[in-house]
Amino acid sequence: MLIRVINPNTTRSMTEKIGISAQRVAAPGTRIVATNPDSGPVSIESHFDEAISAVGVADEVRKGEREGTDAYVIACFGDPGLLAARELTRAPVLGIAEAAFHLATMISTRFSIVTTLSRTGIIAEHLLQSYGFAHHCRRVRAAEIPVLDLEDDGACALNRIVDECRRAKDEDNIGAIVLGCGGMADLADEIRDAVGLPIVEGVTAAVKLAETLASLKLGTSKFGDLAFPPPKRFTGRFEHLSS
Ligand code: 5HY
Repeated sequence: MLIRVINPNTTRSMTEKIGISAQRVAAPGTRIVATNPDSGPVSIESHFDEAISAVGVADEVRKGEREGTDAYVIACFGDPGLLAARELTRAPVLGIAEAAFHLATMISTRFSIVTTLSRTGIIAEHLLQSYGFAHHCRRVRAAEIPVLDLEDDGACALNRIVDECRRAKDEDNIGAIVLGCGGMADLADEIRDAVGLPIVEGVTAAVKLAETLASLKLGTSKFGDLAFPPPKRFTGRFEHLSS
């Protein structure tokens, strides 16, 4: 099985880290290809970053379709371009936020999210609403760390995330915590050991759900709103998307 794990930002070191975490939990016989768009934001920390990164995600899915990909994972906690990506393929496409929410509600009745910046917390809140998980989530918390601090060992991002997780454990009356950034893919075990609460990490959650869907031959439905986009001409810098 071939799973394309797409990091929607363009920071290669974060893509490699996400790829290692994904391959570590993948079943024998599952090959992970971790990619990021050539063009776009080095980190996604705003609605604007999200909007631009969604085009990059679409380009990566189009490349994946030429390589016989069996499933896709969008490894950014805003699930940027998820529905557009599903329109472009019959394969299952998992967003790490959606995947994490599903698993968190299977192991706890209430969870909190710990993300990077409070300004992107609203994006997680919008997803909780649109996916129907808002009543399961107690709080969307932020460690107030820029996303790229996760690439800088000296930035003590881990300590700030652990501190915020401990506050969630003490104050939110929850049974689990969802990590709110693809760049935290390699931190789940350390945080779990430090906080002592189930930690749901989206990249690994999405890889296992992608394997499950693909092995059950459950792909993206082409009936209704996720049917392939109607062929049309695109102009200017998007001319290459014409069909
Ligand atoms: C992410 N940004 O998962 C989001 C996290 C966030 O570049 N990868 C990013 O802060 O919203």
